Amino acid sequence: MKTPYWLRLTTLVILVAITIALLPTAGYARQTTQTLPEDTPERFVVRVYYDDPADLTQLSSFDLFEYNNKKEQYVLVGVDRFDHAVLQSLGWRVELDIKETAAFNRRPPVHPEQLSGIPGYPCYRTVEETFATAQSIVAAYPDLASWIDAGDSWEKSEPGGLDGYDMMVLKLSNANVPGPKPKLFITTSIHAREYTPAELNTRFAEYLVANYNIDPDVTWVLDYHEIHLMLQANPDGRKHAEAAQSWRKNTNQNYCSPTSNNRGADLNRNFEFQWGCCGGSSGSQCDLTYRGPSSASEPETQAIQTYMRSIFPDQRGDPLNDPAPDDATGVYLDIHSYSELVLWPWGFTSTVAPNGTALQTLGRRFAYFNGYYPEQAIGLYPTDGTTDDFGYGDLGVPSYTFELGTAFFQSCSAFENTILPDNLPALLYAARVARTPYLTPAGPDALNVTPSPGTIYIGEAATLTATIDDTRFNNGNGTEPTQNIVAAQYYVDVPPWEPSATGYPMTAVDGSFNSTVEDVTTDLDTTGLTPGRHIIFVRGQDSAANWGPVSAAFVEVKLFSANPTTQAVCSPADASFTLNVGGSDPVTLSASGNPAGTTADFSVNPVSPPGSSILTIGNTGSAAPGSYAIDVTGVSASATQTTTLHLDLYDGSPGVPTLISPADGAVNVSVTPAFTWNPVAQAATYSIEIATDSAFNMVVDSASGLSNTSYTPAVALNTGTRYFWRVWADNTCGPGTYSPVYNFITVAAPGDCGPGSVASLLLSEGFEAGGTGWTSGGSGNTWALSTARPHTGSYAFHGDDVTSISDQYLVSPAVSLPVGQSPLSLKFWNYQEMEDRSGGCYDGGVIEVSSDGGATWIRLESELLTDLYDGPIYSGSGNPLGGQNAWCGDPQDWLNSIVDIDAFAGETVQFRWRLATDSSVGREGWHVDDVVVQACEVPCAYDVDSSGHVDIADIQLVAGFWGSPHPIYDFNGSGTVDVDDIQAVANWWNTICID
Ligand code: 0X9
Ligand code: ZN
Repeated sequence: MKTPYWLRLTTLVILVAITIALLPTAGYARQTTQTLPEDTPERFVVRVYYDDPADLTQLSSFDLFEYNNKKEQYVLVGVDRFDHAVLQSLGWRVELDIKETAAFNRRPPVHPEQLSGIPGYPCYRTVEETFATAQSIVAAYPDLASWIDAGDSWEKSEPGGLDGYDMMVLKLSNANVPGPKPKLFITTSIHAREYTPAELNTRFAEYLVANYNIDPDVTWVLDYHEIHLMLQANPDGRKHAEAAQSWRKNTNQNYCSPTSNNRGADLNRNFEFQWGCCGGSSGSQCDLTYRGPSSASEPETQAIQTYMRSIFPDQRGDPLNDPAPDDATGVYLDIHSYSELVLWPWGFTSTVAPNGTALQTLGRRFAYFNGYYPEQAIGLYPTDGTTDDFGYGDLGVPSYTFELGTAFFQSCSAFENTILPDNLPALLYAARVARTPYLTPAGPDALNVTPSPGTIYIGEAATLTATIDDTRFNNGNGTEPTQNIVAAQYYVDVPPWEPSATGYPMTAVDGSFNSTVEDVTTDLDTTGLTPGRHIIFVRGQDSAANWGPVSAAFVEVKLFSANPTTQAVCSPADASFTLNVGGSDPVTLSASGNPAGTTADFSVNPVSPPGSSILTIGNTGSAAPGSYAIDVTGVSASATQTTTLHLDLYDGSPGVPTLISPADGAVNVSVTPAFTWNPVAQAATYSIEIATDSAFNMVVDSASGLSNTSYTPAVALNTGTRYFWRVWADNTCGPGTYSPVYNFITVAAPGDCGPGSVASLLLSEGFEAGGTGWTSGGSGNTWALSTARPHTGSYAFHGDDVTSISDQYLVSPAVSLPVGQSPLSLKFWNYQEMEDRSGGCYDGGVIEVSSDGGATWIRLESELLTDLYDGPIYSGSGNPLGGQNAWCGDPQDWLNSIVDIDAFAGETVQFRWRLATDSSVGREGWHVDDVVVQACEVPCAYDVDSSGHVDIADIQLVAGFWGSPHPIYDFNGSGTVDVDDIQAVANWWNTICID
């Protein structure tokens, strides 16, 4: 599986020779030889320090990450021990980066419940799942989506080889709107190990189809533009990466060795344009940047190039300094990870591309949305034969590389919470400007396009407002010139690029166009609009004559409106709907589809605007119960509108549901069971009650208005507890009869009281009233009540995982723990997001106990009954708890941690939640809520005379030993029988103890 030794040795010899020839004699920064710790994993990440960025060209054959710490002057390189030795022998100063190595090798635990996605990363679809999603999009939206075979992967192209894959493209565009249309093409995960890009692209596709006809901008984009998405641009390699290998290239067995994990060609060095020109790729077959034996040698490259040439015209001359025309069309994005960058050509030379200014403008737009650093692709090191240089160099299409996020195997939470929301708007912007991408991005955005009212009666006046903003660029790398707004326009139904389009001017709200951001307004001319939905396009222009992209809003034009549109009645009552008529022409109304046997009458007909008419559905007693759709049609001199109303007719109370699950008498039931029951006739909705007693005096959860025959409680039930539940149906005739009651017992959990004993709470704190008696302290203490993420109610205690060294405590009030009431337990709900590392934590939290008033504290570990510590805190970065096991979660969703505190029976204790951090990298921190200290009382222990119930005789017996050390009657173990013991008996007065 290893690279043949001779090949690697040759690489080493050649590299040393080249380096000796090229190295500036001064050498590299502070070169020392680093010995690796014994537990260094097989592949690890090093910092390679440089003095002159130009020297980085020498690293092109290494697994150089797209990361450059310009301040400290180092880059990150993925290596094994061999590469490490080579780098050192070449004279580089190389240092192991422990955190990056941990992130690089991180494999989160695979939950047994994970049924789909990459193991440990359920948010990332596998190749097969990605393809299945695309195919289901095509099935669900046949007019919007098609699935195109653009060629074969290497495995597939090999006769007699593995199955391999087709290089598939998901094309999204409304087929009912004729073309030609501007095109956006996006390839993702051409580097197999880059998990996030393929999923981002797939989510983008899902977002577009789901929002067609809902979001006006998505709607016009799919009507007038084409979106081509190659979701898996290296499917063969991806299969290895899905199995946790750090696989980058394709899987071509002709390079390196047929079985080597270093085989294959780097597809992002294999493209035709300037292939292998400039030291930006490797000629060694086992290297991660191996460019292949000839330009476009790989079937994947050929498929992508051919596809691009089929959808984009060639818009640029061959000489390197020929610009594409300003009105060139199309956008190409190749999305990678990681490093939070937006890159544009050239990558092979530091010369600015002939369309460099316009490429930069659009790049800064993208970076405005995702917050990444925008720069020319050479920024870090030269690369040749890349996708983006091909898209721009060969075809003149503005082409970009995004480097998403902060890791190859990025956590799902970072993907879902940050990468996806940050990048979807950038992709949507790319789709919106694809018509003239060298021109439109320089123009201002039209924001908040709002017709008011959003629903207009025909001929009625409305206003249209928007904000025109020329400033939305990322100026993190230079400053994009902006200009004052000079004009704004709106278009109705026909967008500006159509030959028949008419633009109407909008004016500045403040009276004059003299700023880079202007609120604009106009009266919306609605004459001639037919009933139904219309789309309004708005765009703005700046003083450099750049028109920005249009933004759209829907406006609904009506002859009449109905209120309500859905109604339920109990026969023989009438149903009535009010129909409001606006605009200028009288409207004649008619109705059809009302239940057989009923009447449909309008109180006024025709209706002169403004006016209204009440539609009454009468004589419902002679109609059959059921759901009816009633069409109301209004006709005026100029227009016709039909609106469908819904009538649910009942003629009596609903039937009695029968319960299904949890079955009656079921045991070991989940604490979040799905309650299900059978539907009954004439049920409009269902209600459910769940109680701890069969008389339903102690209802713990209830719901009503349920339209389905199932319910799952939002908050988990208690463990080891018997519950009773019942369901009934409702309709407008009245509630139906309760179902027969079922009961079940939930699963027992650690810390639950055993049979015959009852939980008694010694402390129960939800922090809703401030947490009386709770204190906090320690160095860098941030523990405070917070509303950011309560478990229940509005408050939880929160300790912040700060970016500096801290040792912070949250301390409970004192609790005296009785004897003879086992098991004693501490339970608390907590949410953990403290910086973790492979096998342990950088920042972390522990639970401690003190039985001497806070003088000394013991860390509890073997006492943890659930959720054991995640592993040791790293001791090399200043964390005060370095070396100790702790929790870090990072993240761990709310969980009830249960701690066995039986060993402290008879003592008065305090608990403290101790959060300790190191000097860098913070996280959201630790949230603690709903803390309980629980004992288990055996009520029948108070039936001291065994009479069968706790009564006055028991109190007298105990009282008789007042002041003595009688161990049986000294229930709380205080040493003597006292008032507390008498009180304990009294508390259980009347308890029946006969089995
Ligand atoms: O090296 C690459 O191919 C890209 N980085 S990655 O970590 N995803 O492998 C960067 C390419 C930068 N050059 C161009 N975009 N031309
Ligand atoms: Zn990449």
